[in-house]
Amino acid sequence: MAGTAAEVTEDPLAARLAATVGEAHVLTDPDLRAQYEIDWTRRFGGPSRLVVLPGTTDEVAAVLRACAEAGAAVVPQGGNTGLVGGGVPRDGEVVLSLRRLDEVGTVDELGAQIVVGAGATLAAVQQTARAAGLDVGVDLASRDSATVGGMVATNAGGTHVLRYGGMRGQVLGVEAVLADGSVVSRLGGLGKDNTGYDLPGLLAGSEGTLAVITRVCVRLVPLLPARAVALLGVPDTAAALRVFAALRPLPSLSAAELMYADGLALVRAHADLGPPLEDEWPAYLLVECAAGTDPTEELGAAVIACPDVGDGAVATDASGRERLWAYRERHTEAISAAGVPHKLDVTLPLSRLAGFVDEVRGRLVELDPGATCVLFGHVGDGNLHVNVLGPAPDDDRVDDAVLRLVAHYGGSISSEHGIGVAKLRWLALTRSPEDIAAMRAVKQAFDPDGLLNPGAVLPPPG
Ligand code: 2HG
Ligand code: ZN
Repeated sequence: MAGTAAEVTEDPLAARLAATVGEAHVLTDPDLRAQYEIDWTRRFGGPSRLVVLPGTTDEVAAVLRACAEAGAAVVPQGGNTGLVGGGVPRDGEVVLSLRRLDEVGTVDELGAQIVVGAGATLAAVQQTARAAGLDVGVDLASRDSATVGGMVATNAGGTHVLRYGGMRGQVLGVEAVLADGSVVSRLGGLGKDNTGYDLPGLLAGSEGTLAVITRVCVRLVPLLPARAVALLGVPDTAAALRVFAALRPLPSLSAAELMYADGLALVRAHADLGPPLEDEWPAYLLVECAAGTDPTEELGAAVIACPDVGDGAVATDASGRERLWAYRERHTEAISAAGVPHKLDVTLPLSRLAGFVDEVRGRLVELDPGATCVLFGHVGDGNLHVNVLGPAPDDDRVDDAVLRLVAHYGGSISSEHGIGVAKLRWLALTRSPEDIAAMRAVKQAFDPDGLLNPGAVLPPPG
């Protein structure tokens, strides 16, 4: 049920939007708005003025024109799987949900590409691509809910970045609506197009602050039918890094993920899973190889040559691979079931990652002896997910300590989740004043009235 007729007409903007997209697609009832007003972590969110769900690009344009005329701020939202509070309202904004723009086009097999609506889920696009013998280069655990528009807007990463790059690298074109309701469109899917500023590249990672992405032309990669996954037990982080470096030359290497005994124990208890290996190891490396022909032998030979590997399990069939991946992919839900974590998604130079891991745990316990620090991540990209349970969700000292340490180690305060509102305070730790001034100038050019996702990505001036 949408907002009642009385509620819709009480707010002139709601009435105007209802006339544009249909009353059923304007939500004013607090119960109906609720799921759009809190993010996945339960750490970020606030009340919206209303939620609007347009069904076409023209409707998105009309919604943005109406909001601009009313001076109403807009927070674009995809599958609401973001982890930095960038896709949820803070203080009475209009939530513009793209979920109804979920059309998945037909695969252009020759061009290895597909045009999809911003609201199409990654899983839906994967399914269509795979039926045509192709695949999407990016994969992530939230594939059933994460939408392609949101993935582009946040430049999502995931588990295959070391092979195919992040979401920005999969974008051959976008269609997007600017704050004034005008539409920019480059969906021709040209492999090379060197004609001035690259708008799709700029919108990738802009987190809804520059424009609202409505359609995307996604690059597809060959579907690799033969896969092998190995879960390796190692004595420590430095050993895991040495094993990764030894496996890196394998052309079939598609994923290299790191996790630790404490995170694995949490996942096992939450998901009721047995132990992956006979003995427990302090750290684990999960690697996946994918190729046209079975990569098991090549992976096995490379692993056997690594003196740091204490034990390992290998799976080649789909269910065995899934079983091993579950230990890694279910970390996020297992942590969330234990509390509301501070999530700090960071990058470290590989040469300093082990030192950071050793130091960050100590720092957090010093700060709060009750803190539990669960670490895991995409080690091939130097990307660690530092999850801290215990301290209150609004205790910024945790974020401050971790992000300052990251800056000290020469890393980045956001590896793949973005800045949103979660990292605003710390942007200047790893971006220079000149960088931030240039970003502000871009924002001013695209959205002079500051109506698109205000308060996200760029800290207030001064
Ligand atoms: C992952 O790699 C996601 O599974 C989520 O980026 C990370 O929960 C997290 O901190
Ligand atoms: Zn991740």
